[in-house]
Amino acid sequence: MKQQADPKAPSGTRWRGAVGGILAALAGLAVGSVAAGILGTPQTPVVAIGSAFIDRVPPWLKDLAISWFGTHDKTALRVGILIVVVILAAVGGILAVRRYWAGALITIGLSAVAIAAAFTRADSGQTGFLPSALAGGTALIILRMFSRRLEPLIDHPDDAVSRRGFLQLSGGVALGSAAFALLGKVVGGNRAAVASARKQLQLPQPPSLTPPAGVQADGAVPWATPNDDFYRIDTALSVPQIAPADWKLRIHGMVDRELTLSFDDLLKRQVIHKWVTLTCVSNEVGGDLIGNALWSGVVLKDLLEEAGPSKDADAIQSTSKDGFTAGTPLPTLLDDRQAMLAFAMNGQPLPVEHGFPVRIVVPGLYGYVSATKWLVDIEVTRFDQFQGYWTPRGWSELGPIKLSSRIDVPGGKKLDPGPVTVAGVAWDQHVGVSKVEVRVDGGPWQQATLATDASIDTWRQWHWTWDAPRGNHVLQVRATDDKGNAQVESSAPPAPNGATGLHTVNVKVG
Ligand SMILES: Nc1nc2c(c(=O)[nH]1)N[C@H]1C(S)=C(S)[C@@H](COP(=O)(O)O)O[C@H]1N2
Ligand SMILES: [Mo]
Repeated sequence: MKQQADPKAPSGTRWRGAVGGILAALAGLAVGSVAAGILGTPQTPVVAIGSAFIDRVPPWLKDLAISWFGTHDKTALRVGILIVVVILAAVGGILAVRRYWAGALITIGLSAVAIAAAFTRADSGQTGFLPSALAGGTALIILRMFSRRLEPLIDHPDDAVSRRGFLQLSGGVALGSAAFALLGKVVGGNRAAVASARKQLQLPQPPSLTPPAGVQADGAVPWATPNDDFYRIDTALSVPQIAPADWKLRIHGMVDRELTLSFDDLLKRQVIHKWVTLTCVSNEVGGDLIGNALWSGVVLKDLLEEAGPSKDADAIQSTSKDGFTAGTPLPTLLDDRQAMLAFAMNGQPLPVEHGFPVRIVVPGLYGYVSATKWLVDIEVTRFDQFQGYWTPRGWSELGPIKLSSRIDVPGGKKLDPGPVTVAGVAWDQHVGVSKVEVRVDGGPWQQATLATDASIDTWRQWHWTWDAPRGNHVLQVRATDDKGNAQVESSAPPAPNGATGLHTVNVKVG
């Protein structure tokens, strides 16, 4: 038997086996991405595994990922999956030189994971598993080709024909994979079609994109957050692509009349334009998972009243194209805050990552319980009948935004002694901010100057001039809401319903 003929496998076959295993896996992934493109499913093997992983990570790991990688957490996940696949494929390739089935088992295991993952995805359709199955099949065949080429080298490491054969096969597979990977990009879903449909959209324009007078404080971040700088948080490893012509919203459940709306139906309704500050529950004290934009859309109250919610209903469950759900209290959608179905952000059609073509915006609630992007379904229901996506994952069922404040300047750099501008933002959406105070080195609280309040649904900026003495100092900020409640000073982490504590900045003067 070959195994005992050569107990120490020549390293020549070992590294060649590893290369063969890796190339077989990459070829499989490339074929999988082409298949996904042709089938019009987002479920490439990596996306399927990654999405299923995202749905299963514990909240602490999600927070850790956000704090490490910020908005690049999804790239990090893709890279992480690739690294794991490459390592396993290398091991499989080494095993396959001597015993093909030992190596093949790893490939089969990996594709089984991807296929199972695809089956758990809401946006998978009936063909979502196929790219992973084809990827596995391709990898198995190529692995077999490599093990055939490498087998003779076990006993004859210097066999020039086999060595050349390995090189030729490697080159061929690498080229073929690269070509397929490129092709996969070209046929990649309907990304291009959706992008061009988005470009061509003519939407009702807001009367002005300019923020109201006086809302900007010197030194604070721009009061209106440009779309490109707006934080993005969601569970979508592959961003859902929905052309407006294909978009439909069903409003159903505990209602008198079910409603189905197309994008054109939506545009025919009365459109409003409203500045609203969105905040993520995962925002740490002082964090930047918050943004303020001018949203255009239709007031949800009008649509819900047309459907006629039952008196027993207390919630809606909104669902995204990719299966994300949020549970929102019905009263927050029926009161005067003008919760809306938004289709535009700062005068532009929603960017695809921000929910194109339609999302929900509810002033005063964290995004995870309200701001469903790529919205396709609204069920009027009761909280005792369902749980939103994040609730079984350790987050509170209800998520009203907590009063908070942040220091934008000064930042980390060394300051000159003398007058220094301290400025930032404070927010308590749908309640309003009435006072902001700053203190230095734990001394007395000093009142900051508030910029104009655009509305209780937006953040409010503030500034304060500090006569900075030399030395190391600690700046802190706290806000008070319109009802006279001061910001909670004790520290709490984001989970389960939003961080509390004072934003604290260390500065060096001199
Ligand atoms: N479809 C979908 N919508 C979603 C989410 C999601 O994961 N999927 N995340 C929510 C969360 S947690 C937040 S904070 C906001 C963020 O919206 P943004 O990315 O436009 O800033 O979207 C909400 N809507
Ligand atoms: Mo969030």
